Amino acid sequence: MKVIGSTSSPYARKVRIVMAEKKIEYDFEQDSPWAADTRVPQSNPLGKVPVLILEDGRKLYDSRVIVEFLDSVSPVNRLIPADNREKIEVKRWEALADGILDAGISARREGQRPDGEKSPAAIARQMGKVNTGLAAMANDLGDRGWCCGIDLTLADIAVGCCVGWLEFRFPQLEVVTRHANLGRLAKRLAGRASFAATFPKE
Ligand SMILES: N[C@@H](CCC(=O)N[C@@H](CS)C(=O)NCC(=O)O)C(=O)O
Repeated sequence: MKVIGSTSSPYARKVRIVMAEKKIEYDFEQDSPWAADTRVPQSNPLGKVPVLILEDGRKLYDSRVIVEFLDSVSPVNRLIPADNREKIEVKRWEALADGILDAGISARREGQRPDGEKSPAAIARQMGKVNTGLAAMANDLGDRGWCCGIDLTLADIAVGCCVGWLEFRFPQLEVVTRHANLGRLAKRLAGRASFAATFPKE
């Protein structure tokens, strides 16, 4: 299998971490969808990463579809519970973490527009979602060691990728200082080989 993604994409990181945790081997093809010569649209009509290319050439996107597929193809280290209620709770955490990222990425891209074209109101609106999302995540985690149940799940991986990307792109938010419990979880996750090998970079 092959993963197309960039080393800065938190969604691609989520997929790569899931592959490592489930001990699935893959080739990584680095491609930034923002580069002028990107080939991503040839694999995903939405022009976004990550994309998973299967052995038979089929292409899967987006990250939520990919990670659910990966968890179903290998029984090693199940990351999404079989019980429907627990599964939906894990997926809710993933939606929250990915939603914070969607808002953070929108705000960042708006901020990169030339002066006079960027909208401070649009940036503030998206950063409001980042802040309320983080507060909800911290509240839901409380003093528990893992987001759901007593072991690592996809929920923790999604939260770890979210916090890691915010620390990378928005250090001024001081996420792990403001939300000590998210910081504890992020630190615990950073000790895993899957997280250490995929730390966000340009
Ligand atoms: N919901 C998608 C989001 C993917 C996404 O937005 N990826 C960004 C990179 S971090 C991207 O490819 N953006 C290019 C674009 O929006 O044109 C997923 O989970 O895979």
